[in-house]
Amino acid sequence: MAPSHFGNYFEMVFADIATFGKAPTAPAISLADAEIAVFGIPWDYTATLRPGARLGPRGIREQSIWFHEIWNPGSTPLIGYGPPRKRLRDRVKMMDCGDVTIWPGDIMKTSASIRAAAAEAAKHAFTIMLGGDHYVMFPTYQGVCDAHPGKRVGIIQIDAHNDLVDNDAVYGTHWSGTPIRRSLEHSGLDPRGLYQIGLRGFIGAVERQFQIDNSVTVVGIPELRARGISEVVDTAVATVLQHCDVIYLTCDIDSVDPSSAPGCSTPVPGGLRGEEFADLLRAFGRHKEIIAIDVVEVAPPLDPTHQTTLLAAHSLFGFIEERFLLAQD
Ligand SMILES: [Mn+2]
Repeated sequence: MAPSHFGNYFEMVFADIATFGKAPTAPAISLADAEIAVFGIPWDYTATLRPGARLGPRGIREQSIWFHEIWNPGSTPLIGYGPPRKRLRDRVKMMDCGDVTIWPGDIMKTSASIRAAAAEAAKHAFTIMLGGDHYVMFPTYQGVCDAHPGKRVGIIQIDAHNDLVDNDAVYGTHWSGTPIRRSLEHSGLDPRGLYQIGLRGFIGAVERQFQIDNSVTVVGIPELRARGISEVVDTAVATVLQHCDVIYLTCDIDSVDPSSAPGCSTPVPGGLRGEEFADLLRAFGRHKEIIAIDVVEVAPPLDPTHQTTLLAAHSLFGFIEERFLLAQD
């Protein structure tokens, strides 16, 4: 089997790291020494429209190889353009834990598996989760909460959709439209500790009323552009921190316009430009209260030129550079 830190019972052929013939590799560094623990969730059984996000972790990893200088001591460090910034260092101790065990079609068994894996990762290190349809954010959030007992974990969400559905007549309570609602319910987080960026298109009347009744902040794309990314990011962090101690940042790739990110389950026209998504993640990298980040809904089968997976990888590495390698003013 290819490596997975979580001792999986069985490794799906589409899961985990694409080693040759899925042969084993030598063990990586101990998770106890990691500053960043990355893991994937190859699950899209709770997507509603177009499947494919089960291949998201693999697709993002394939496009992430370009950025190996962030951790690889044998490489030459790369820097960005723009005004010179003070670098604290060039490397971060990052470990890819492989993928979480999934049980096809069994949401509850898979959720338990995700929660345990996320708790283990978050106990040791800053956590990066690669989805998976957006449902998997909920058990990941539960695991992150488990790893930080006594701390209120706020949520900042970059997404086209609200994901606040409680109980849909067709899809029920555990699918890609419910993870934010389930997360609020699980932790008892004051909904003012939820900040949603990039929402557009259509929303159910019940969910819109929930946002209004509970003072959930929603920043649409015209407002984001008018205020500017830095201001929105700083305000988002300050706002949610009035109601929480640490922050989980969840990033649905469908926040990006389908022209820049066609490879997703439920595209909505009028989204972020690719560089706006990257700039948002980089700006959030300035805030140490964020303890976990995910990128979900990336569906490589719908992404023939790999532009969506590349955007996901590029944006995550912008976050990592800002958070772990550059000095903050
Ligand atoms: Mn979503």
